[in-house]
Amino acid sequence: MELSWLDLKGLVAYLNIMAIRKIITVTDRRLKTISEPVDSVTDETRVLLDDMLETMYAANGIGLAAIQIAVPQRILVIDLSHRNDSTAETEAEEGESDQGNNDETGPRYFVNPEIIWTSEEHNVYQEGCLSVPGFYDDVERPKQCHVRYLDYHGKEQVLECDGLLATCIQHEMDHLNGIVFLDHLSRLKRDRITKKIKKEERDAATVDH
Ligand code: QAP
Ligand code: CO
Repeated sequence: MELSWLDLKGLVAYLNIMAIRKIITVTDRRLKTISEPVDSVTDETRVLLDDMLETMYAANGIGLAAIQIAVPQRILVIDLSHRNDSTAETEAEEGESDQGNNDETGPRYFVNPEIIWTSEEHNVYQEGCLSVPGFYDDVERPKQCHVRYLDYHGKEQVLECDGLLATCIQHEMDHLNGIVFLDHLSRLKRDRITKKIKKEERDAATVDH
């Protein structure tokens, strides 16, 4: 689509139509989709990135993959500073001081991310997922990783990740390949959690008014 006379990002900003989109859960088979690479980062991509970030903030998440809002493109957003509301102000005061990659706060955008290196060393984190509401469990992954991706402006970047950022990136990249953190647990746990969420969704859909 060519929009030479119409600046889509400008129009979206002017009309203030950034949107919170619906997050699908593990009961939705679309979460198993293998997402497609993005041809190039356009204004449309940036509208999607903005919507994903707004959706993630509204749900109090730290990471979101496009497939979680039913868009099968290889796109992620992460913001580790939004773990909870209480840390927001102190972190804003710390400002833009030149910390290492991993302590840097604020939104991060990843288009077509690829893991180009993982450490031998592994660690265990208690993970959750916006598509698995209310459930958390330990997952073991490489402790560090290097990721190559296109940023918000379509520029190629390489990021060296450690700690929570490394875990979060790997969790989100699993989504691009149709994998949810439950797939790293035993089938017994996975089935039990999926059934509980199914029941919750059924109950929520059948309340009497
Ligand atoms: C992935 O997950 C992640 O169940 C991001 O009721 C999580 O943002 C990577 C959330 C942990 C590494 C460690 C989950 C919010 C947010 C819930 C999230 C919930 C409310 C999950
Ligand atoms: Co997730």
